[in-house]
Amino acid sequence: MNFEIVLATNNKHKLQEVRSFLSPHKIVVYGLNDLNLKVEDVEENASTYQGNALIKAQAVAKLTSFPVIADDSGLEIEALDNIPGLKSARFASSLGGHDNAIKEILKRLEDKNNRKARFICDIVLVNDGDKPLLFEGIAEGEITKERDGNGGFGYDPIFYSYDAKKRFSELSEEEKNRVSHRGKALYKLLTYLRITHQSIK
Ligand code: ITT
Repeated sequence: MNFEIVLATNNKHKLQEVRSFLSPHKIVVYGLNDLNLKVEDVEENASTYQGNALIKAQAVAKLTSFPVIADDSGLEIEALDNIPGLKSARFASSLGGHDNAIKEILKRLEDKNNRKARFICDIVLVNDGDKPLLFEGIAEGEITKERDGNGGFGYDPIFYSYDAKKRFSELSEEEKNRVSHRGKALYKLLTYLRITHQSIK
């Protein structure tokens, strides 16, 4: 029997990455549209990734009896005081999209020697009345001098992964999931689900 779970996100790229990671393990990941779930606009106003992930997961858990996961993630650039960080999505939308946000980051880093950066992903699982659980993944790397590659989404064209030795945008979905912040968090979630649900391989 398949295990069914809902991902509380409006980001279709996240949904695609999470599905491709979990579906080989007989875990069906529903998006909000699949179940016709209409979530009122929730304000992601927590001061941590896990706080925001919890807000998103709980808003959807009110609408369904399936277990719900939510992902809050961001890119932290050392030399820029860890921005855009928690506000990675808002930083991009305030500039008209990720293409402009990438240009802005490259400009701000022009005179900096330290280009170290990390992606962080906090996945929160909310299941029935159980205590919410947190699974965290971090991917270390640096910001390249120019953009390249067509894969992935968001800031991937300028993020060089130390694990993969390539930009995230130059990896297949499977390769990215093996080294990314989201893949690492998902691996921890999968390990937990395997222990608690024998049907999951
Ligand atoms: P939901 O809140 O609906 O899930 P969102 O995109 O707004 O979608 P977040 O608030 O968690 O999600 O913001 C995450 C942002 O961080 C995302 O929009 C990108 O700007 C960036 N980001 C996160 N993971 C990324 C990845 O794997 N590759 C590139 N950029 C990523």
